[in-house]
Amino acid sequence: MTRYESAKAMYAAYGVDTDAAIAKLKNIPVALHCWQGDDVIGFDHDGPLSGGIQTTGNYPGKATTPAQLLADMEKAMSLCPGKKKLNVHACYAIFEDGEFVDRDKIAPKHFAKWVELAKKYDMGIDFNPTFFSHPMASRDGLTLSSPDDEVRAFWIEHGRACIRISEYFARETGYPCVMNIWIGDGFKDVPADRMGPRMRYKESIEAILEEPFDRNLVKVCVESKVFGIGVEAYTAGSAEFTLSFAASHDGVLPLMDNGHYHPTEVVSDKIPALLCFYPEIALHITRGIRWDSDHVLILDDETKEMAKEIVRCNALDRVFMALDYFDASINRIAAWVIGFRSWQKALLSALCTPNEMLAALQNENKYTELMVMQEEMKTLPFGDIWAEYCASCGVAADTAWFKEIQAYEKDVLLKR
Ligand code: RNT
Ligand code: ZN
Repeated sequence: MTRYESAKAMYAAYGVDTDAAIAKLKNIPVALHCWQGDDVIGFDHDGPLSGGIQTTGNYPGKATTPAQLLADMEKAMSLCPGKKKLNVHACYAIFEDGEFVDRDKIAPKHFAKWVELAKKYDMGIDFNPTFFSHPMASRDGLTLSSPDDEVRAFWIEHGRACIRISEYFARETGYPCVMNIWIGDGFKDVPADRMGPRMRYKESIEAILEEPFDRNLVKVCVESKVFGIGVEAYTAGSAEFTLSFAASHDGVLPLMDNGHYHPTEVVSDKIPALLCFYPEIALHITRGIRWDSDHVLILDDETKEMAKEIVRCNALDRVFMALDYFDASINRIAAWVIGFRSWQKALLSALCTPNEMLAALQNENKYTELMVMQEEMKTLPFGDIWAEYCASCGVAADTAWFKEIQAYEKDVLLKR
């Protein structure tokens, strides 16, 4: 008997079909964010990262050209099991032959290389307008909520351009494109007007949505946040704002980033709450330490709990999942791989949990037995199921993948 066969039998004793779990996970797309590869800089400006977010660290070998970033991403994806989707920010437009256009003028052709990469691996692409790291975002630190008409008009045009690009992605790849709106707009100190910026933000998103598009192809999301660096006192796109916006606008989804709440709040509990009301929701999966620090995702308790909720709610086709973190202090490609593999582990483990049996114990008020069973599940031989899944996806289950990264670092990254 192989280790997998023995593990499979142990799970089967609890009614879990591990073969079915493995087969299912292979078809669930998870979006890998291009911005981990170059510390959220992009190709359309020379300035620093702004908007209340920050990368720290100076690990060598960062991608600085489109060719490098795409190659690094391909390397990372080759070491991860499961179905991938690309997640691209608008500042990663690829200009050729000396051409340059500002963000209000970007067009599908500036993203043709991304489509090429997506098609090579039969992936979809998610997209994000970039409302930060730009002179128009530093006039007053505000974008879609700015009182400056010219600033707002510029960013509305950017949002509309991004809708056109998103629809192009969906048509080219055959997969719907999740287009996420996040702005860092807010105030460092106690504001004199909290509603004004929010009304302007609301009207600006509505103006962006006037761009005609197919709601089945482009899923527009609004991402909330509690605070950012330098905007500690007030954020225009708060949780209540974005949830209410999504609820009141046809075809708009709420996006929860688990780094964007007060530290004792958990997104695992918010997922089932939103699924009671929204046909579809979106997630940015990250790891915050004490604040929205965007550490690399690991297999910690809350990561597992989020995956469990998506699976238990039978919502793998209603939740758009994307990774969102950025660490410049370790090998950036390893950071991608560790995070992606961690989320795959969390999903696989959730799919190998006897959810119906546990729910029945809860409904029968058998709380002692529920605790006993939940604890027992924690020591089942999950590593053997994971190894089988990785083998069936043609990737290493153990740390052999890291040897490839070490070789790539020596041969490619350190020569940059
Ligand atoms: C920032 C948000 C946002 C960004 C990306 C780069 O706090 O999480 O999603 O991380 O758009
Ligand atoms: Zn996010």
